[in-house]
Amino acid sequence: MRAWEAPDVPDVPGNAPRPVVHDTAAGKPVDPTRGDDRAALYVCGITPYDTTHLGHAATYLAFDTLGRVWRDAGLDVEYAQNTTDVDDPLLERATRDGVDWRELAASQIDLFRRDMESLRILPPDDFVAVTDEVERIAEAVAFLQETGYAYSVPTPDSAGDDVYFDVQRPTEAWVLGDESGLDRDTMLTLSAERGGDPDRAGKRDALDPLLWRAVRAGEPSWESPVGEGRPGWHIECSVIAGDRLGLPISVQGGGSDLVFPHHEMSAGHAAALAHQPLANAYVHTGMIAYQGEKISKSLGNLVTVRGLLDDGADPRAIRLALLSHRYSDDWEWFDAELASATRRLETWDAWATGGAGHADDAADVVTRIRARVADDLDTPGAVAAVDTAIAGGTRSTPELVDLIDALLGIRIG
Ligand code: 5CA
Ligand code: ZN
Repeated sequence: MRAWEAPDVPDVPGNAPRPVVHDTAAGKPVDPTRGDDRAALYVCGITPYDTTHLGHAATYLAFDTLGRVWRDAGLDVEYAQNTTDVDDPLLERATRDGVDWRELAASQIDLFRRDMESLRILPPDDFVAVTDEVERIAEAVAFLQETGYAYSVPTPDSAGDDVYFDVQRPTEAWVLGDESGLDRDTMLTLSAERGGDPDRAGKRDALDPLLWRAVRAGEPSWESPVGEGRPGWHIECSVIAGDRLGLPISVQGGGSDLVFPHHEMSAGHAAALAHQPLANAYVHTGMIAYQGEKISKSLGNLVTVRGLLDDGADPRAIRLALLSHRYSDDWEWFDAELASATRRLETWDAWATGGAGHADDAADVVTRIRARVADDLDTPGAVAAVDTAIAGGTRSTPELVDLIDALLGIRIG
């Protein structure tokens, strides 16, 4: 499906160092490209049932930064992102509001595109709706059945059977816990909280995740080799990432609420399908809170990008406010963050307009900014490097202004 319009990214002489990012599976920073000149990025997309909130924005901004640093380091970047445009929370919201689920998804995807454009987030090369990939996903589920990784569970309220993934069956490239490193009790708790069904009768292991949901009355469904129904959640990302980017990808990305079960199970499915790890690194953003609680569509404590823009915020200030936090930290948004980012931006704008520095004087600042972002996307460090340069009397140069645009996505002056 159509993504959104790409912002201009200036080419700046020289290169950022090849970045390292924190890999959840390894528990340390790694170069996810393993020295390759190509970087393949898959970021889990939205479930389109409510407007883009700051948590989503911060997550997509973190991976936007990774894409920018990779490009500045001279790598070819391929980027795919899904949209979970058929899933329980979307269907529940559509039923609650008395709207067609397809229309709800389409309108929310449009709003998401607009918000991503306002924030100058680089679009994925492949922006993939799950509803466009159902056939491919069903084929993958059928293959997992044929190879013994999937089994049917009798489903009293459907004419067909649900299909589950067998987490205990060994694969060459994955065992349960490889990606998340969690103990079984924690897995059981998180599974129950995040879309799993550990109490479902008839499963081999309580943690086995759903691959295919047989049709129920009033639910959308597709005919397929595994019966009429719709895809489970994790298999969609395994199939789309593998099809669009080839396995293993460099980075599987998303918020830390996706560590388990989503990324763990996506990795398991990919290993069973392709005898390959899903990704060289699993990179997770922290959760943003507002009014003391994680911002969430279901909790309703939303600060939306759209709301801030409608109140007159400069989209660059929203970006700068988010970049002033370390991507991997959990943090809380306070309304004052926007005011402080707006003041910083005024200082930066005035500095850029003042101009007339010499490239030689700016070279150290260029090196410093590049080093900061290449060190696990230390954007607060990069922002501080600009502040320090301004406070220390370094004059701006076209190259510095371009670098700030290329790496931080903010055009000043
Ligand atoms: N469609 C699935 C992924 S396949 C999904 O999780 N959709 S979502 O709309 O719920 O979330 C989209 C992305 O935003 C995910 O990466 C999620 O981890 C991230 N996210 C959600 N809430 C927050 C938050 N409060 N702070 C930071 N990131 C968040
Ligand atoms: Zn996903």
